[in-house]
Amino acid sequence: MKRKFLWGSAFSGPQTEGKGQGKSLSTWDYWFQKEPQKFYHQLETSNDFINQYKTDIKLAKEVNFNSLRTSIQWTFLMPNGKDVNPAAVTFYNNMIDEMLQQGIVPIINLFHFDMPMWLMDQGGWTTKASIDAFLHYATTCFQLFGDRVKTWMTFNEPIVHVECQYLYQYHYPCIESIPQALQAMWNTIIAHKVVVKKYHELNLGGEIGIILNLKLPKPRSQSVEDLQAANWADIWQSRCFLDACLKGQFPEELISESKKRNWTWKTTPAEWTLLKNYPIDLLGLNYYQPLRVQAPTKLITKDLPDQLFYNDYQKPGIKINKSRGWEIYPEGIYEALMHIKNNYNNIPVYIAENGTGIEGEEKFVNQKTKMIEDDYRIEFLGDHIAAVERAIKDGSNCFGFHMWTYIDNWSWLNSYKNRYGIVSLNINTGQRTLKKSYYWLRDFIANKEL
Ligand code: BGP
Repeated sequence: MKRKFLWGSAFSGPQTEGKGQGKSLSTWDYWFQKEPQKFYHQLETSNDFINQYKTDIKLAKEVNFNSLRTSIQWTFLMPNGKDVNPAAVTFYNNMIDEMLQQGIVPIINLFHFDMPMWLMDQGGWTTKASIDAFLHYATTCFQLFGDRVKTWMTFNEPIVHVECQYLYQYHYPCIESIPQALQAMWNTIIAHKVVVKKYHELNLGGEIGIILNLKLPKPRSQSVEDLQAANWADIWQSRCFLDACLKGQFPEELISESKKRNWTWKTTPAEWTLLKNYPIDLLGLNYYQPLRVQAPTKLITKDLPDQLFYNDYQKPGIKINKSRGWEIYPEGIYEALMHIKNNYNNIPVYIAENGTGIEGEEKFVNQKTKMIEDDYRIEFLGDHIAAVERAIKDGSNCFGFHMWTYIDNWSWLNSYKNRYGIVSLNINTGQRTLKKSYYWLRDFIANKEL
């Protein structure tokens, strides 16, 4: 199938919408109410996309985007998990229709870290109830919007909710437990599978995939220990979800290591059959930085390694975005795309997120024009797009580039600290102002054939 190259941006419901009428609490809303001091300057989502969607979609159109990806908020569409909220149906219908009217292809993702609190109370992704609940929610979305939305994604970066909820304390409920992380991962994979199966059965004439973050591990050295660490990082960070979604497999090494360490999680024979089947139609890849690793420097305890069989490693002399602490390494996007080409049957793939979040952008305002002159973002995007172009020339089936994200938005615990946009958001007035990178990208897309 010949695809039109997608230019666009990703964003998500919880990071942009604001408070929809009738919405119930997600883990993020609940956590913010309970411990607001955890969030940078105690700032809540204030993009107000629910009311500003027409303006924001127009801004996308005018920068020459032809597609946008956002997520439906489960807690807005189905506040109690059973019944549909008419206010949310109206909003999402309006948003989708507006995109289509303005010539923007909508890509809709179903879960972007926003677990409903009613389901979290039952155990979130660690309970089997989450699989049925997610299937019910997804089926409702397909029935309501599937006549117009032809590209669906089940999850955004599922390894993130697994790790951040059950290992590293970045997402509520901040539990530290390898077995629970493994259970959440397994249930997420099965939830993904039943939804892919359902979507294909409904025969709505579209396609369905998943968005995975791909950080290919780079060992500190070629020592056996560092190479082993890189292998474990690869298993945990990439293969668990990539192999499940594309090859119908779950890494054997993780299964046998878990047996040795008595890390158990519940599976059923029917789930193993699901795992082996229902591959995705397309893949979204998020890329921000590579993963430099070294052999664990701390002892791995019985049930909680400091990191799972590897530690992060910061190579001296690398280029870093100091606001976020993330390495800048454009070649990694080329490597990620070639990895998919060479090891995953060159499935159609698009870059679903790439960008750079910078703190204190007011420093870069030109006092005469009042414009933020974000040359660092122009350089960042330019270098990464060039690497994508090279991957395409070398045979990658990459069919799009979505930046994260075109309008500054709310960033989880970092709230509005780091700004990613080519459009600046004034969080007090809601005013949107174009940055220098907006004009650059508009002209760049206009003159680019991919
Ligand atoms: C990705 C998430 C996005 C976004 C982005 C930037 O992992 O899918 O939701 O948040 O990272 O990260 P942050 O907002 O933490 O700076």
